[in-house]
Amino acid sequence: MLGLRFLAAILGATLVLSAPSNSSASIASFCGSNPTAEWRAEAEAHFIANKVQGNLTADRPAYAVIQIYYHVVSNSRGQGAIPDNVLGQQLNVLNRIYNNYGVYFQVAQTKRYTRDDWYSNINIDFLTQAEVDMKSNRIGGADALNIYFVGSIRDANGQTGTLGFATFPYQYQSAKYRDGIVYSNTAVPGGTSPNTNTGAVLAHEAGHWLGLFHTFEGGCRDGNNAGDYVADTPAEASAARDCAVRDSCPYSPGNDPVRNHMDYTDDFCRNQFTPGQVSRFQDQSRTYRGIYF
Ligand SMILES: [Ca+2]
Ligand SMILES: [Zn+2]
Repeated sequence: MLGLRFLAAILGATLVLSAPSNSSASIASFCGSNPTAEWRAEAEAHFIANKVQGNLTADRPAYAVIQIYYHVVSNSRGQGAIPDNVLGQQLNVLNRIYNNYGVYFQVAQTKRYTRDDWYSNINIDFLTQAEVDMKSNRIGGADALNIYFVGSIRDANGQTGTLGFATFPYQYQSAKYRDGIVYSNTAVPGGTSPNTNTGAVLAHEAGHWLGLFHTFEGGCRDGNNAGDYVADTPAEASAARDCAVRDSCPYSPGNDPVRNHMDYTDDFCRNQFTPGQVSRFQDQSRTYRGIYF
């Protein structure tokens, strides 16, 4: 009981009302998983100190099978009822990208809801009551990927246009209830988001859920390894938005990783994880999610 009361106190202290809606045109901001440098450093220190080492013997399978739980939120006007065939296409997109890296996704269950507040009041900058209520439907343990499809994801200014956000493996222990991906239905295959409507943004969000940071985190500071804690992703001053070759950190080796899934470029640009990223998401998944491969 003490534990529950403690959790309730924490929830009560962090809950704030979401910002008012803003009907003016907004620019898509791609992703809401932007932890501060301090948070990333804290998470990395914990990871280094607690890393579960891989075991190259028979108990380590060559690939991981991850169960997905789809939560599809509609509003009372009937928007957001993503058809089953589109959900199937979305799964295929994920697998087409991740099978190359030893990750196989299966959909274990699809749940559907009609809730106006969940549909339009999820916020990347603070936890809303809508998010808490929606995620009370979460299914499974640390190794289960819960994906919540909503209509619009807001920021602190009330702007919509963020395509998705994910929790990181390190957060699971302290905030199980929040674990998973919130994804805009504008970014599913055939959605309305320009140049980001093939479903590939979900592979980016799954990258976060598996433990990857953006390739541009940390900017040019400290060479290639500082921001995303991956040594073979070239440093990048800021998020790239298109596939044009650029070298925003000329004093660090390599051009910007504009083809990397963890950048912000258009869907057709992004087609790779580096070996260092694959190694990192294996280590992160093993350490925090009990997923061995
Ligand atoms: Ca790097
Ligand atoms: Zn992201």
